[in-house]
Amino acid sequence: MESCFVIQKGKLITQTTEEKGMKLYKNRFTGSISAVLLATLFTVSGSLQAADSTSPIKIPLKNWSSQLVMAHVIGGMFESMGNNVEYVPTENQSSFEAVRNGDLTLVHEVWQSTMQNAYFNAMQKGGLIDAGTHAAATLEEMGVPTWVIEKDLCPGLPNWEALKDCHEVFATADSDGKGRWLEGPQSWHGDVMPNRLKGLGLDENWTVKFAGGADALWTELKAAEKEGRGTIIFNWSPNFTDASGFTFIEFPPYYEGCRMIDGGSLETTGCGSPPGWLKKGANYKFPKTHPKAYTAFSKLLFTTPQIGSMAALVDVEGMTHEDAAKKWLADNVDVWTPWTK
Ligand code: TMO
Repeated sequence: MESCFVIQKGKLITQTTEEKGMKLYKNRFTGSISAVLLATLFTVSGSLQAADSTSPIKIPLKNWSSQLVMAHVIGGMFESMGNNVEYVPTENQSSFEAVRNGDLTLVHEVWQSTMQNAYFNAMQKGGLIDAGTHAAATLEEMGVPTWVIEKDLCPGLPNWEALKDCHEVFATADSDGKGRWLEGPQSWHGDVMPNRLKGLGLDENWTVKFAGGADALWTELKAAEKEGRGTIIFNWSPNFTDASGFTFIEFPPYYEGCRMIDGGSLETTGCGSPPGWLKKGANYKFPKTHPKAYTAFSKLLFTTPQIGSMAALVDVEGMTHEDAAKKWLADNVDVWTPWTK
């Protein structure tokens, strides 16, 4: 009856409808007024940040353990917020271009010493944005399990000059009598290490072999320890080896431009790896399409022991990357849930 009256009044519709609403609240829902008002306030403040798109957040899967576990840790965090996630197996160096053009939504482990060129190139071309920096500092370098030093297999290590006199200790069946450096896959750093041997004048007695994958590095660590023979492998920190005992070799200090790929020469390319940062990046649309997930991703940052523990669940405990991530999330609820709020 009342609504018929209101419609006939034309201009008064809005006002009268509001009045009607107030009356209803007062007459019928007196007990819930404050609840209704609160809900309205939350809706208003929440609507300042639009809801996230249901389109999947595309997370890269690369070929080392902490990256893979962290991919599923971040994906699990997003899923806990109601987001959809898609995991995309990706080659490392081209992944930055893939973020730039939107084939990937983000990258979560950008290692300065080996990836900053690709990262900044994608940023300069436009489309990839800086999404913040982890707490962990990074190093990617050749080194030895610490027991090699304790057994004094090459006196003078970790100073690189010790390598001039002990290549026989690091010879293997496939190294032609030379000492062998087991480098990561060639797709990680190209010719940085073969060039380094030349730059240091060690190439006559030393050679680089590229591992097929990260697993080959850990297999070699175990085999060498079992056989009590020296081994030099490429490794990095943060990693599970931070806890198990690994010593990086000290090379001449890095400086910008010393490497061949950055315009250096044989005189300069003997430089070591630079210590660096560990960053995140995202496609520039991510903050707009998924404001809540982006905010959480930009807040997220991991420490050296946290990243080391992600890798250890796989490389020491033998878990799958997915299971390791589930366990990590369950064990560290107090670490990551604040980022989602
Ligand atoms: C990119 N990595 C940490 C394997 O050197």
